[in-house]
This record gives sequence, C-alpha cells and structure tokens, in this order.
Amino acid sequence: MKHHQLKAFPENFFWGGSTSAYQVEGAWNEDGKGPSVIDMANHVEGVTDFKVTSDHYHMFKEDVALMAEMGFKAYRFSIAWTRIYPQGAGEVNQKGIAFYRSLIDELFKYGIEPIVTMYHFDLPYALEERGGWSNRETIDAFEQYAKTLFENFGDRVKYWLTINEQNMLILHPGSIGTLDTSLENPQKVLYQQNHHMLVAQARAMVLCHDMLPDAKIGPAPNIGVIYPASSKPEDTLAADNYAAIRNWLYLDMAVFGRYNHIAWSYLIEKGYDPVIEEGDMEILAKGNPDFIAFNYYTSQTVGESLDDGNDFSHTGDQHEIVGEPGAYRGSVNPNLQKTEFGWEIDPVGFRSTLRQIYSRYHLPLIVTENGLGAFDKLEEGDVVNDPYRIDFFKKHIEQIQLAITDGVEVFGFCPWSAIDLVSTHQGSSKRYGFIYVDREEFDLKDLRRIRKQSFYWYQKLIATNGEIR
Ligand code: BGP
Repeated sequence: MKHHQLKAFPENFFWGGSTSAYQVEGAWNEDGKGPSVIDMANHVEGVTDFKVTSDHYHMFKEDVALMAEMGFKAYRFSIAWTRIYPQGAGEVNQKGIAFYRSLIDELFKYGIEPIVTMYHFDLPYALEERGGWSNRETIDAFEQYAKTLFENFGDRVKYWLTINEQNMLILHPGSIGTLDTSLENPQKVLYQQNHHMLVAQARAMVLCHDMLPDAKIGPAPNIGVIYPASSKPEDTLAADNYAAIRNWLYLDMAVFGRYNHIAWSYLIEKGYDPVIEEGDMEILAKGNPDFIAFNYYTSQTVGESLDDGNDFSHTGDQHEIVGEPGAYRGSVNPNLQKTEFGWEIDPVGFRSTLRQIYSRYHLPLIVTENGLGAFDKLEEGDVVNDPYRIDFFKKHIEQIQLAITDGVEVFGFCPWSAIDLVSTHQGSSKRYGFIYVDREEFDLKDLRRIRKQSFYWYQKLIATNGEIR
C-alpha cells in the first residue's frame, strides 16, 4: 500500500538506544560479580574478550549524559545476573544492586525511561556447571532472580524484558558463545533448554504482574520476515516452516501459551521434542506479556529443502543463511545489498515484520534492536563520519512510520547500539554506536567518548519526534 499521508509518531514515543551488560560494562570481576558463561567461554581468535569492553561500569555517568544530550527518551540495557547473584542463586550481592540503582538514578535525572532486559546471553557460570538451562533448577533460579529485580528496582522500572533473543540462543548458540561444544545431540538438548526458558519466562511474567501491577513485561526475540526463494509453492511451504521454527515458536508460546503446531511437528519429526512436565502448560498459559519487544536486523529467504546433503548450515553467524534437511534451505536474496559483515539490508522487510507481528498478536510493539555494524574510522579532530549508518536508520525509521500508518501500534525504537560496544563474536571493531569509544581491538587506548555524525543526526530526529530525517 502506498500511503500519501503518513501518521505521525505517537507523542511520548520511546526514542532511545540499547546495550547489553556483558558487551558494554566491562568490570567483569569487580565488586563481587561472579563469572558468566560468556566470561568462561573460549574466545574467538583475533578479537577482544569481554573483560573491559567499553568500561561503561565506570563511565556510565558520562555515557548517560551523552544519551541525554542526544535526547533519549528511553534506554534499554540489561542487568548482569552475575552482579546480582554471583553464583546464580543464594546470596545477593548488594554492590550489584547498588550499581544498577545508581544507573537508574542517573537516567531519572534526565527523564530517561529505563527498559530493562533481565537476561541477555550471560547465564551465571555457577548455574552452567550444574547443567545450565538443561537443569530445571535454573528455572527456579531465574524466578528468584526476577523476584529480586522486582523487589529492588520495581519502584522505578516499569518496562521489563525477560530473555533477549531466546531464538538466537537456540538457533545460533555457536556465534553467541553459549554452545556447550561437548554436546552430542545439540538440538535435542537445546530444545529442552528452550522449553525450560519458556517456562522460566512465563513464571517471571506471572510474578511481575503479581508483584508490580503497574509494570509491563514482554519477551524480546529476534524477529524477521521470511521470504520464499521463489513463487514455487514448495518454497512458500519452506518459508512457513522456517518462520514457525525461527519466529512463531517463541512468540506463540509467550502470547498464547502453546507450541506453534508447525514448529511442534518439526520437533517431533526431528526427535527434538522436549519433555514437558506436569504443570508446565498451565504456567505457560498463565504467563502473558503486555507488549512484544523484538530485535530486527534483516529478513531471511529460504527455499525448499533438497535433501541432497547441502541443506544444512547451522553454526554460522546469526544472520547468515541457514538450512535444515527436510524443512528449508537457506537462499540469498538477490534484491538486497549487504553490510560489510555480510548481513542483508532490508528496510521494507522491517515494515512487513512489524505488520506480521501485530496482525498475529495485536499487542503494542517496541523495537529493542536494529542497527548497522561497520568499521567506523576516527578521523583527525575527533570526527567520525558514518553516513552509511544514518542512511540505514533513515530507511528503517521511514518503514516504522509506514507500519504505524498501516495501523501497527509501535511505542518505541531503541536501536543497537546506544554506544560502541563489543560484538557477540566479531570484536570491538564491528561498531554499532552513535557514540564512538576510542579503543582498538587489543589496545584500550583512553576509551574516550566521541560523538559520531549519526549522534547529531539522531539528536535532530528525536527533537522533531521523527519528522526530520
Ligand atoms: C543481537 C544481540 C546483540 C548484538 C546484536 C549484533 O543478536 O542481541 O547482543 O550484539 O545482535 O550482533 P553482533 O554483535 O553479532 O554483530
């Protein structure tokens, strides 16, 4: 549909930015923080680890001041479970609580709404040693952790996100660094873990509604429209399969409390179906989100599985083409350009994704990630020109406005990332921020903050509520 008149962005739209604790904070072993699976993982060769990252833990006041200067209405960050419970459960670390209280204080000083992810890939290592998400005790630990967060921050945090990109944790644990490489039948184990995470999420949603009647809570998966590689009917079926496996499994469970039937038939066919214990489906039905948060980077295109031994490719990057025998086969979309890191760029697919999610669930949506990873260059006189990022955001924000005009309820846009940080597996040279952090892959330099060209552009955009792009 071509619209001649666009609806304006709603008043009080949450323009902001996102980060996650392990990618931005550093201070990996300070003030009582316990190790997480990320701290203990083998690091990808040739890129930095997560020990210092952008040192936001020590520099958050300066960072929040810069966010305020950009005009942020909201800041989406994650709490490191291991700062609150260094061992995953048991003793609360008061210094961890104090850190996030100070961060929230600082945000309040500037009228920035905190949007808090409870768990962003960094499971406490102590829990991992006891089986991690394979062990149902981790469900109890997550619920206890959620309770502690609600008790300590519930007076001021009104927007909660349960688990960041649970679907990527299951589909691409290799690139996120959370795959236990000794697993023999990883998918079977992963889908059992997935089930436990879904139960944990449902319990947290129920608890949130009981403890904090004014707060809102929702899931935060990575969702992207799936295109069929051609108009061949079999390709459309393959796209349906992959959409169910990648997207709807997660959101249908969060919203409707049931396994998506196409995804479930796939799990049965592959022998990946999880053990469901008594009471699980009841709690899954009871846990209801108030909104859907989702991360969008790109669409994906799949065709019919040819079952010729070349369908499968599962260990690559989050957005590289995947495939699975009997279900779907990855395909390149010839209509799209790619980023320097090989991710397809698809702003129109963003509008489709917004429309699909809203048509399916009719819940308010917030975009909690979207962005462009690039090798930005620091030029003479502290200048960072990133017109490619501005162009990327212009095109994506235009599509949000079109989706709003289509009747989709969207209440915020918090792109990745507020400030440069360390990528999941491609180091600190893959930059996403509006704020440049002066460090190299292995040379920390002075970690000075520098406003990029996109910083000034975003500032203007926010000041006009998205009108001037
Ligand atoms: C998402 C994650 C983020 C983030 C982003 C960019 O999958 O939620 O943590 O890092 O993607 O990915 P990458 O860092 O691999 O470029």
